[in-house]
Amino acid sequence: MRRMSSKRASLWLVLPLVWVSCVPAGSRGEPEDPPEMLPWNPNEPVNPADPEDPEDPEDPKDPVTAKALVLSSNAATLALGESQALSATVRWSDDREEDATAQVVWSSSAPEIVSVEGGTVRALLRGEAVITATFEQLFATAQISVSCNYPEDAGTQIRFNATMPKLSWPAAFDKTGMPYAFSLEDVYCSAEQSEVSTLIFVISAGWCPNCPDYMRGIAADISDIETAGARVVLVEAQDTSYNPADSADAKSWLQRIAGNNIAISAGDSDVLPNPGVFYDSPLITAFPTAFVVRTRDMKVIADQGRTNSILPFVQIALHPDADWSDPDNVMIQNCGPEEEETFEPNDVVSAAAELTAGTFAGGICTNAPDYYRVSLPGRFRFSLELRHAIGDLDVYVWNASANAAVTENGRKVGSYGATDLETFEYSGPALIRVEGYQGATAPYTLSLEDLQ
Ligand SMILES: [Ca+2]
Ligand SMILES: [Ca+2]
Ligand SMILES: [Ca+2]
Repeated sequence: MRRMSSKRASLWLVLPLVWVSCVPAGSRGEPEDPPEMLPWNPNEPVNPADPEDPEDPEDPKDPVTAKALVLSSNAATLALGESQALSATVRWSDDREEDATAQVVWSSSAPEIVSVEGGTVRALLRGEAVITATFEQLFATAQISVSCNYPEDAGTQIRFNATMPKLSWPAAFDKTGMPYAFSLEDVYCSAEQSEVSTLIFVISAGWCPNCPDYMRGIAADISDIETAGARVVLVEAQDTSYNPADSADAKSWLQRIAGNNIAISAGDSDVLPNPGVFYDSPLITAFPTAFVVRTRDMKVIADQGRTNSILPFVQIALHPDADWSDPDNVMIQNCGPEEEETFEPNDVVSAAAELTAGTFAGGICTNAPDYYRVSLPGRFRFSLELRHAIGDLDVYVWNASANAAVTENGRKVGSYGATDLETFEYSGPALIRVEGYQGATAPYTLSLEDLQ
């Protein structure tokens, strides 16, 4: 959940209780007690008439029916991330009131803005939503507004582990090259924010010889980067003549280098409120460089200046709450016991799982490998599908006594590339080892085909 300690200024509007006087269309022949309330299936009437005994003519009392439903509040303003418990009360025709919070059906007109579960509403995004409680034919509503303010601890400088200044570009360009008023407050408060975990700021200059390759590397991975929840913003700090660059300069540079559909284009000279804030940042000591902002609190969580390798943007986007201050030494677990294949434990040769032709899901979810045995006597094809950007896995035909990959003509037998598919053909019987490259973890889909 969003951490919003600085936003306690939620305005509470607790209006007087208002009875909703929707009377059921028809009353049922339920003579005695009010309907039993738990457990209750929302798809069924609260107290269905017994088909074998629809009426009890000997009961002298009038049927008791639900006459009104009321919520503890029918309007509220919450700060982003706040939650509030609503309660629902039903009034019966005999004037008794009964708490029905657990029995009503709660729904939200915009669950992405305000969610509701068991009467507890939670403010997820800036906007408005109507919460409706339904009980038989009665309903009651609460109008919930969600306010959002940019984190108050934002300063004026871009620094590692600090909240980004509240920057905006009235004349930036979106990733298709169209004019785009881009503001970090909108990112922080928009509906998209729940899907975008990180913003990757790539800082370049028109004169910089290494910047095009850096940007093309990101362009090559853009699909994985965006799927992981990141969006890329190119900030051009200077043009080819070392002059401050604006968003139009950024756009033309990006189109020349990587084409459209890669990144938002933004300039350092037309950013508000302080043009030049990128060039002046202590983070920007060389070009190209990049840093990553976590959208839930707009903190700078990763800095290209802290590693000689390209920042692992996909991993950062997938795990924005990990500590990226030392990007070369971050152990990420991309899957857990629930993603592991049913053959676990198969971490040692003696526990190798016997494979038959077919396909199943599994994973390398710890630093231990998976061993498999193929007893097919003839040719087979072994395939491992994975997302190498999430975690690169490799496959080897294994020589147990040498505790090393089998080699043929000096080359290890198996498949150990940097793509999403590791596949090779071999002849059984064979021992196979699946492992994470440099300790990587990832789920996989394993297929064995009998080629005989
Ligand atoms: Ca496994
Ligand atoms: Ca294993
Ligand atoms: Ca691999």
